[in-house]
Amino acid sequence: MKKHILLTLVVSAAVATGVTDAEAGATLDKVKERGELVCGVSQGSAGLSLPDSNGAWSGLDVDYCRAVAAAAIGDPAKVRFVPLSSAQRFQVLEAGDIDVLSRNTTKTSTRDGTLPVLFVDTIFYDGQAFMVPKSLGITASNELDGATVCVQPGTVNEQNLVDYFAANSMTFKSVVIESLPELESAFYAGRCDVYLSDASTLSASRATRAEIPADFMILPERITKSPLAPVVRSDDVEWYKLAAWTRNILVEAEELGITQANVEEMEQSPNPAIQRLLGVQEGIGKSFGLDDDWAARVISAVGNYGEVYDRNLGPDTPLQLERGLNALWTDGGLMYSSPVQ
Ligand SMILES: N[C@@H](CCC(=O)N[C@@H](CS)C(=O)NCC(=O)O)C(=O)O
Repeated sequence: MKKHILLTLVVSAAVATGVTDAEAGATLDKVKERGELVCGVSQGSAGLSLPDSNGAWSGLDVDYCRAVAAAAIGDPAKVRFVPLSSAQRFQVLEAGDIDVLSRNTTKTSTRDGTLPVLFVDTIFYDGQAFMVPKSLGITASNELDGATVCVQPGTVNEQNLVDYFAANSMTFKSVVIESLPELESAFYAGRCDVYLSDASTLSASRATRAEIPADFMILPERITKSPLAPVVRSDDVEWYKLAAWTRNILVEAEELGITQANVEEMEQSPNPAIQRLLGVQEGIGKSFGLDDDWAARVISAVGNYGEVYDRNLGPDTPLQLERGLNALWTDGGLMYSSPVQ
């Protein structure tokens, strides 16, 4: 009853101040009412977010949204994916046209400090790198003096390009192209010598867009850190917490050995941490406006973080990315969840 009164007050206050729906919060209620999560993704980057010829999306960023949909509405299939260019993504989120931005987005202090958004913890620790045709004979990033570099606007890549060349007293010429397919066509057609982006994007591009992938080399240096994270609006902290803990559940499940295949069986485990996560003991659901089975639903829907990683980016995929920094902290990586307790 108290909650109802509070909600009425909040809604009245929102109407009185002319605050829009998006700003008034309660994203979870809207998503449930709509029966669908609206998830902003890229226009196509293999392993992260890419539609197939039937329009079915796959990738790490896609699976994260499916996990949020499983948590929020109990059905990982109820997601509408909205492809967004680098330059559009934050405006579309701010306008309330998507519920989550899950689109290879780097968390930076400027974005965090100036935009009305909140970043979930990192779901992929990446780094920016240069890709070049092997025919150029370049083997290290500091040999790129005078290069022509293909770069997409609205990305951190643009600033990183300026910074790296300045720091190494080198000059460059940039070719700025908004559409990724056009940028990649330009690069593979030889209109620029270098393509700068997150190393994951470069691996995806080389594996899926280059006529002969072996003709291209991703230079070994990572010129910046690029922690990729989902993003939500900052006007709905409850929704942010749900988004943040959905990410954590994926990581915690891997650490506890809970998989898509064994999640039901694991409910019998005597381990209290597993019992809490799966809602056998009074779980974590209620504090997020959900039931105690939500973590089990997330894991049944997409598997644990390691399974999501392997399916989309791992050694058996065209990208063949080692876990590296994205291994669990217990295996020497950076993937870590705050404790579920
Ligand atoms: N992680 C970087 C780069 C992200 C980014 O937008 N990368 C481009 C490739 S250079 C991309 O994925 N574009 C996909 C698209 O425009 O659909 C950022 O957040 O700025």
